[in-house]
Amino acid sequence: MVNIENDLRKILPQMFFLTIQIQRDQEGFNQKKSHKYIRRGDKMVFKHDYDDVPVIKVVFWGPSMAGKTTALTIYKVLKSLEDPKQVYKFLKVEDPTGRTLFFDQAIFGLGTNPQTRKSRYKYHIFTVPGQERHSGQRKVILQGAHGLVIVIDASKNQYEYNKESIAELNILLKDKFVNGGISFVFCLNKMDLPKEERISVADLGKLLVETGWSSNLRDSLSRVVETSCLNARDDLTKILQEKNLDELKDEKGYLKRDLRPESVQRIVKPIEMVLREILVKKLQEVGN
Ligand SMILES: Nc1nc2c(ncn2[C@@H]2O[C@H](COP(=O)(O)OP(=O)(O)OP(=O)(O)O)[C@@H](O)[C@H]2O)c(=O)[nH]1
Ligand SMILES: [Mg+2]
Repeated sequence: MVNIENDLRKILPQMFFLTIQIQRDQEGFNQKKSHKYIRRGDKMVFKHDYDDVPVIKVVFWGPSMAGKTTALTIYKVLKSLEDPKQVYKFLKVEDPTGRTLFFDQAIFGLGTNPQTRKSRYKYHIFTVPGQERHSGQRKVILQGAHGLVIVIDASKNQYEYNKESIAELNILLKDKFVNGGISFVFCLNKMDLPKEERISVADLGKLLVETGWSSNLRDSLSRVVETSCLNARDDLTKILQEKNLDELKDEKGYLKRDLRPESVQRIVKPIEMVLREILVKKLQEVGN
């Protein structure tokens, strides 16, 4: 019999290796605050895979070209360098222009059970295809999600597409996001664009208040991480091309986590925030 509470207590402290301090850190996100979003009595059910490992489902949502596939690819490359044994699957399905056709997916492990040597948990990340014509697929992919990473395109000329994408999600989720049925974090991506070509984090904060994702600006900002997949990809490529790559690895031959460039850490952070909130919620459920 698996002791879920013990498993969770072991995983939670291990999960957060946020060794690089993000300058404009969203300190507002802490365990105490996240409780506000947790609806008691709304039980969270994890499906189990063929190894009987519980699986957390996370969906990357957002309009076409926002950077969902790019962000997941960067995350997968990083995990393969840092912890390859916890990377189970990675699949991209794209059309000839690089737009996702059905979905991308990747499965990662979390923690290791010393007795079975299997992961204690797995998390299965899907990206939705953002193009308008794929709305039916988005609805199917969203089903059963425990958490969402919502990727917003900071380009000014994509503002209306972001709004439409959020509105579609509002309809599909009904009130789930307001009272804590689902964990979510927003990525404001493409922050490498020149200032005059992109929206600011405050602009996104206001949009989230307007669309009901948050009751006030401060709360909405605590759930936004500014990212640039472009910078993260470049920084990760530099590491891979490093002449002294071996010096960046630990005794097991894996890339040291505290060497993550800040741009890459920003891609990891939303995923960790969502996973942490889901696990805290589960811990509360089993503790009650
Ligand atoms: N400048 C800039 N470009 C980016 C960034 N992230 C992604 N891109 C580019 O944006 C384009 C679309 O990226 P994708 O990751 O395929 O977008 P997506 O959200 O998966 O799009 P769909 O699959 O159609 O839903 C690609 O050309 C990327 O190189 C970023 O942070 N900055
Ligand atoms: Mg895609």
